Amino acid sequence: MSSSTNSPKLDLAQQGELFLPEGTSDRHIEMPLPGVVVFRGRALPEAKNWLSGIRGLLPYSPFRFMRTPGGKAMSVSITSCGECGWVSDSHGYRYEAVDPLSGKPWPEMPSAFAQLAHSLAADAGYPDFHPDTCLINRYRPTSKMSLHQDNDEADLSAPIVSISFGLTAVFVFGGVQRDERPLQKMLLHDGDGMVFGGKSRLRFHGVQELVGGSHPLLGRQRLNLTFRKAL
Ligand code: MD3
Ligand code: FE
Repeated sequence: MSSSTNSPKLDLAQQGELFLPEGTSDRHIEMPLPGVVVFRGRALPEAKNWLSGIRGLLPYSPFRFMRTPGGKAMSVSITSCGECGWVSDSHGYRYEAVDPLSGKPWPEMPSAFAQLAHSLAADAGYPDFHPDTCLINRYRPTSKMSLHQDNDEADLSAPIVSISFGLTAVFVFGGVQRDERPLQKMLLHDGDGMVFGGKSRLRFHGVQELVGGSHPLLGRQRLNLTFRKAL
């Protein structure tokens, strides 16, 4: 992941069109951009199970704030499960087999997680997706993820699968060049799944502030699972 600088030009507060209106009905599939498939509410029926699956990992690999190579603490706290986990420190961004906090391998990816990711990818046209890592991002009301590209993975032809839980967030899409405009925004709601592949795999993207409110299970938080084939 290459993080953005604080240049005002890259400020995610810049205007972009909301291209999926709020209140878009759940469970249908949309194609907002080439290579992006949205599955509204796909993980909602079993949300409690997904959340207890996440909770089960935390005693081994808790959420933590990583530092960017530039030395700034990220405002999103993260953890991972699977064969490797995404790590950032003064040496850069990379995937590592050992959790630097515990000194032990990352917890195993629960098989239900792997199956969910596989089935979303298959429904989006990627029947052979077998993720080796799941990054879990935790957003609190002041958390943001600035515009970046996911390019630390060995095989960029594999898609990325993402699942959101909890509070709604404003997701921002740019182009494959950092300065491409306009930015496009969409809302990601509780239980939404997305698959990013093809032309959109290397798009710049970010997450703006959470929409207000409180989620019955998560309170004022959003959790995002990101499944990748990293190695
Ligand atoms: C679009 N996370 O961890 S997941 C990240 O909601 C990250 O926590 C966001 O971006 C979050 O790197 C968004 C969805 C996502 C992941 C990878 C993408 C969107 C993407 C790669 C290309 C384009
Ligand atoms: Fe990303």
